[in-house]
Amino acid sequence: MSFDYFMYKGVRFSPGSYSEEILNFAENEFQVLDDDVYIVTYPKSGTNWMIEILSLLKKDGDPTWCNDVLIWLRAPWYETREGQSQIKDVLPPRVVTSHLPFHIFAKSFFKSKAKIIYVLRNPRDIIVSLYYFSKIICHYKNPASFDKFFEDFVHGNLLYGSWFDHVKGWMQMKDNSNFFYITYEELQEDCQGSVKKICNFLQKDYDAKLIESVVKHSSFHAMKNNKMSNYSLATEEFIDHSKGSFMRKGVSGDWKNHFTVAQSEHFDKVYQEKMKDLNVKFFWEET
Ligand code: PPS
Repeated sequence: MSFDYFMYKGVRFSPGSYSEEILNFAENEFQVLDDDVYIVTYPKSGTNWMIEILSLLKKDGDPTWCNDVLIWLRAPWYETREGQSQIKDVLPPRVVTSHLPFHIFAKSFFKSKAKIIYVLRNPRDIIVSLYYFSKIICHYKNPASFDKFFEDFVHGNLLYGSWFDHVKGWMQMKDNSNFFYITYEELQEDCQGSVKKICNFLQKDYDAKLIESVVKHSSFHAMKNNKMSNYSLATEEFIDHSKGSFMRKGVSGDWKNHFTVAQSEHFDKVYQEKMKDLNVKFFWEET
């Protein structure tokens, strides 16, 4: 299938799930509800992991809903063609997902009491994860090579725009009480502690049994074996299952197996330059 990406407010989108009209609706007309919780991410940051965690919390740790209902129906991407139709069937309190950068996000959010959980991941691992994902998802262009893909990421020429802009845009919200951010790496390092932090942010009571159940049923192993969460039921129109799996490796640091020494040094320089004014040290910088 041959197609071109299009630009909306300086950001690239694929015509597979988006159009100018759909994005305009998402930005200007979509009605955020006060009890909505939004999972916002740059792609491949741990979006679906967070959907599973919030789904389990919503059902007090009972995995039945996760085992019975497709993950993208539990927390639709409100800015996509499919998501805008799926979300009509979701009863409040809703969990809603988005990859949108800050400047295109639903205007009505900023007048609401809704909450955002922003999940981040080491951008080096995002490059690797997104590279493989781009080969299996039909709405993305097939990468010409890892080197070219790396350069496109560094220059912000991929879908949803520059990772650096996405993070800097959303981190403007970091001191707001309705905004919480967490990294993929923290979830891996201490999932129990991370789920407790999420409960505190959502003002949800918890006990050891609830936390244990959420951690167990949202693990990489559990999600990989759950056909409602592992994308094996996504249609061939969306994913070419012969080329790979959505639940690929689920590890941190795989970039070390892919970057050359020159790429690693180049990325460090770009990262330092682009992130120097943010004044936030993320978990992957501390280890
Ligand atoms: S997407 O397409 O943007 O919504 O993808 P997203 O869900 O953000 O990220 C997919 C990557 O997250 C990994 N993953 C997990 N890792 C650890 N634990 C759990 N439970 C989990 N669920 C998904 C998934 O394997 C992708 O990472 P890679 O590195 O490609 O394996």
